[in-house]
Amino acid sequence: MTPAFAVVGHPNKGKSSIVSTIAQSDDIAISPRSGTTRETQNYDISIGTARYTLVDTPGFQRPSRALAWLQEHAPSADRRRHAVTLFIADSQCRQQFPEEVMLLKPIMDGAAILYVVDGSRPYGIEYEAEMEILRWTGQASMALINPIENEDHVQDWQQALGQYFKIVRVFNAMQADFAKVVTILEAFSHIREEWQSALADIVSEYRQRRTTQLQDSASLLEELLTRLCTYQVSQKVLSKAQADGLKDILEKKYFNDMRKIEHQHHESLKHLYQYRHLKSTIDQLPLESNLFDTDKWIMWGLNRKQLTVATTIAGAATGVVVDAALAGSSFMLGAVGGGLLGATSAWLGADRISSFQVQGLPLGGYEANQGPIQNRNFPYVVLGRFLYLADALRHRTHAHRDMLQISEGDLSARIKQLSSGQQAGLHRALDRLRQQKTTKGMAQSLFALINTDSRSDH
Ligand SMILES: Nc1nc2c(ncn2[C@@H]2O[C@H](COP(=O)(O)OP(=O)(O)OP(=O)(O)O)[C@@H](O)[C@H]2O)c(=O)[nH]1
Ligand SMILES: [Mg+2]
Repeated sequence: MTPAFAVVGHPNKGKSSIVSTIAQSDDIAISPRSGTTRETQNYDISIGTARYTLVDTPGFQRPSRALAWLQEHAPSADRRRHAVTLFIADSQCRQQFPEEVMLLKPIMDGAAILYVVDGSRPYGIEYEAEMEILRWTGQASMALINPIENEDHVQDWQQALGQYFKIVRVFNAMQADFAKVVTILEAFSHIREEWQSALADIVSEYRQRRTTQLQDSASLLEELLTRLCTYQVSQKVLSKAQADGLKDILEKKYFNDMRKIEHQHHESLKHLYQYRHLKSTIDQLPLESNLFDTDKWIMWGLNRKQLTVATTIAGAATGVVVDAALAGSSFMLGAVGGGLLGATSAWLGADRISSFQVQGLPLGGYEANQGPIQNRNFPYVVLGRFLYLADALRHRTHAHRDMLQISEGDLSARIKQLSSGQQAGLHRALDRLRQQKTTKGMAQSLFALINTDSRSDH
């Protein structure tokens, strides 16, 4: 059989949260209300060619009475597993202990046990009936301490759980990163040897998926940058007056479309990370007045000085890799950027975001055009916004159900984590995009950039 894990425990201790985090799926019901999971739910998970099943279960409701029933039906230790089989087949038990029957069935069918407790609540003797029943199934098992509010009682829990389970781990459903999920799967290969190679496949497919997600995010970002930087709307009309009259309409359409394109790519990024229901908020792309609004734009992109450096690097003759550290120094700024820094916003790529033009057509009539983008900071703004969303998705687990608020970060610091060659490649690519020229190898720099990390603990 493919590996299967039944997540069991007291009601409301984060069982479904742990299933969501391990399965990387936000399709699973989680709520502060006890008894949210009423029926056993099988989640068949495929990652690449690997398969396994996670079983979400309702919490134990009457463990002491269920244990008393079992004790009556097992005169000796060798009959305990059989007693559990009788228990789940017995029609009266099904009526009296529906939750216990439901949660024990997948275990008796071969699922390994993940027993979940809350490390922020004190240990109590009432948990012993649950653990004893689980022991009677004779199934491979592991205990997970989920510190819901804090870790105050983790040590006591470790003592108690150690009596019943060979493996006890702290696993925070809200914070567990990918490495933590991997250690849980790997631990099982020690207690269920016949699953060893299947579990190794699952882990390697998970790793592969992480890499693919990064590569696909980079491609998605490249596509977004290219589309937004080259986007243009136009309309053919008969007279010049008609064309001139289209200014407001075309400008409005242009900015609406730009926002829509960005939104679609952000949604695709969420899907890439397997979020189907996640709501997120981000300030709108600041395009309203079609004027370069320095404050708003610097929040998401680069400031003037950083932009000057970026342009200096991008503008360096092809084949010459400017040392990024040198380019950032005051020496370089003095030598190359000084004059530019003093220039007006016109240098930053015109004070307008994009312009409106009307041209006569060779065969008669006129065409009104809005776009493409002119501002040098624009690609950085788009880049920053996408990057902060990607970071948030990578550092969140699927157990979170609240709205995600995307806020700005320090884009320049992130870019500086790249090698100087990569930095130069990135600046050059973004500058070429803005000039409507083709770019090559941008996805590689974008991949490296997404792979750099804003947080030190990863
Ligand atoms: N802060 C925090 N909250 C958590 C954590 N794990 C679970 N919760 C919250 O605890 C509540 C219960 O979580 P569930 O995953 O639904 O618990 P359950 O054990 O499946 O509950 P039932 O299905 O009702 O038995 C939810 O409000 C979760 O958001 C955690 O690690 N930290
Ligand atoms: Mg649940």
